[in-house]
Amino acid sequence: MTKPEILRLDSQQADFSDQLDKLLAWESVSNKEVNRTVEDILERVKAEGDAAVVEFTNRFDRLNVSSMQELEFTQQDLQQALDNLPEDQHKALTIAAQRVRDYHERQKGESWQYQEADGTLLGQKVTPMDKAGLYVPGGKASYPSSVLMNAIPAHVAGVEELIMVVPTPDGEVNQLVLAAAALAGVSRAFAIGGAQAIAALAYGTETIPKVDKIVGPGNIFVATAKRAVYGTVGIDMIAGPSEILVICDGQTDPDWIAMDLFSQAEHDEDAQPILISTDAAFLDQVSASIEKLLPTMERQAIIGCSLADRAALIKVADLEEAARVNNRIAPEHLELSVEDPQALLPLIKHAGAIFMGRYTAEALGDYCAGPNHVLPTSGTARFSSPLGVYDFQKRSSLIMFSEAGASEMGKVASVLARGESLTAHARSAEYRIKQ
Ligand code: HSO
Ligand code: ZN
Repeated sequence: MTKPEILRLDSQQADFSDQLDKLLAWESVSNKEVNRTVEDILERVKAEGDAAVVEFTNRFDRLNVSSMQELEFTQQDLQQALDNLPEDQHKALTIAAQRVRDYHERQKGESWQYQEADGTLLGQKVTPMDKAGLYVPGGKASYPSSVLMNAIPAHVAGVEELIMVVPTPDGEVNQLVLAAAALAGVSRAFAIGGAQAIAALAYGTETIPKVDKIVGPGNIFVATAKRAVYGTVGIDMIAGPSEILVICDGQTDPDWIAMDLFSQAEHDEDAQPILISTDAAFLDQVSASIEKLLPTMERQAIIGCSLADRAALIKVADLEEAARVNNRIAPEHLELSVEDPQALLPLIKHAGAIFMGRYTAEALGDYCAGPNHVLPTSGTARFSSPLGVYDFQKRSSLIMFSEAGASEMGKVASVLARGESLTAHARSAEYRIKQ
């Protein structure tokens, strides 16, 4: 293959800011045809339940089943998949699951209450959702690591029923996905996918429970369906292509940096790998490493596209400027491949996950560091956070007035209510004022 031309930018260029905007521009496609197909599937599943799900599954996944029961994996299926894994995979998956669980245990929100001087009690009660749905894509994008990352936070939050759906085109079952489901505490699993699976989880069918929130990545049909059912159920996010931003002081092995960029580029032709350095010669060295290593990669076609279309090598004056550029990009993954990452950290405001120091390959975070690998993309790290236990918990406010407190606050509420001309509000509060 021909070597990809990678965009070079320099923060000293007069049009640097415009160039950066152009680099970051990303339109998630929305397609009228897809919208119509999805609407039709949603309506039919809502009206006909299992029968429609079975029909769509037979059609789209080329199966020939006659009932929903045939599409359910038993707990025994999941456990068997785990037991039958080769030893190294069993061990690695178990270690990863344990580390992800330990990390997420620390995210559990706790209920709290406090008392005021007159005995009035205020607080917040944290409760898990009852049921969550986890969508797992089929085929190449089917990642057992993502099963762990989506299911474990729900389990730690205390979600009682965790329903997993995963399509099995042509009947092909991914055993690692089932094994991960067993480890992560999935309650029920079904061999269904696409918009019909999202509809089944959102509306419920005779066999599939209606859930409170649907999480997990999927193709354009799944994303469109998730958007459409939002409101009937909660959803996590609509994720864009993966991104990695590396800030390097020029002292890390350029091969390591090239491979870190490849690691996210290999996900998707649209993935965005960016390197920022204070050292122009280092950018040349990484370019040379890319040229040398790319032909050795199994996914060189995908990586090549991502590098040619969406990558950039950016020269900046100093690390402070690198941090400022990072904050404009708000990347999904940020590697601080520098001597003193702790010193740079206070300047970093926006990033889904921050990987600190030369040894911290982003890939470790994808599998087994412990933090979640479901992260905000396309600049949404400016306002959102990694998937976590908090996504499966909600909060209720607690209010308990003492007699004295009700009397005091009754006067305040009365004045405000009358200001809004809401006299039932006012009188409800006034009844409780002590004469
Ligand atoms: N880097 C992906 C997650 C993943 N990587 C799964 C490997 N497997 C999320 O951005
Ligand atoms: Zn990855």
